[in-house]
Amino acid sequence: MNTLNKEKPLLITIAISHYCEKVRWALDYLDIDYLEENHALPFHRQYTSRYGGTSVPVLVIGDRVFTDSKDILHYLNTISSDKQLYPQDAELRNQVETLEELFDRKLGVATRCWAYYYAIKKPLKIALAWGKGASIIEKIKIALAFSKIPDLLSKNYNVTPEGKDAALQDIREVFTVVNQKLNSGQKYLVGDCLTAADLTFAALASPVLRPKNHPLYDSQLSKLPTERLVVIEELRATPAGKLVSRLYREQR
Ligand SMILES: N[C@@H](CCC(=O)N[C@@H](CS)C(=O)NCC(=O)O)C(=O)O
Repeated sequence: MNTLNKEKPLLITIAISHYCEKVRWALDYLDIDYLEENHALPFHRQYTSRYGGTSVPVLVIGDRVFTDSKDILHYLNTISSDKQLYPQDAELRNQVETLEELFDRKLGVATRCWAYYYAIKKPLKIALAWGKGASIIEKIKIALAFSKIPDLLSKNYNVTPEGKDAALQDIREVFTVVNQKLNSGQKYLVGDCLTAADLTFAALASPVLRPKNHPLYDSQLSKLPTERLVVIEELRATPAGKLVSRLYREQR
């Protein structure tokens, strides 16, 4: 276990956020001890704003603050004594960073929109999910405000029929890039061990793939609408989808 001299890092999250899962996985993988503080969306802002951030995850470690998952992973890499998320070799590192950027910017946004599109008709269920791990006050506040959730989702995450179609196109484009990277049977996206690219892809693809062994998402598909099920099964069967199930099975 990496022991940090000062305080334990504090990870501020919305538990079900896939960007938070990315960082949680990195911390676990690098064997760094931390405290996680869960909030219910949108009440997280009261806490992230104290550190100059808006979204989650936010990582606070001593007097250092990181408000973006990519910056957090880079920092964690510098304090990890054994395992590394970014290769030493400049060319390989550049490949990892380029993929991570693509997944953060395009895949994570698209999988979130696509998954919320199918959940939006049950806002109370979303309220309960957002409240996971949060204080009782936040749980109550979000449950009472559940009827405002559909509006918030369509405004902030473009959760509309058109938004969902565009999101699925983006997801397919990113899966094509990943399938091409894996076309000679490689075990990992870059080099021969797990990097930030694999971990980011797996965490951010999860709202669609719902892999077994995910700490928060249910992998059972039986109750899902056919339209959603068909896409999940199609993507799970690709080399990229298989990479995600293997990583969750073997390295999460
Ligand atoms: N680029 C950011 C994106 C994080 C992000 O989009 N977080 C969402 C949760 S999935 C969030 O905090 N949304 C609420 C908000 O922006 O206030 C990162 O990689 O950390």
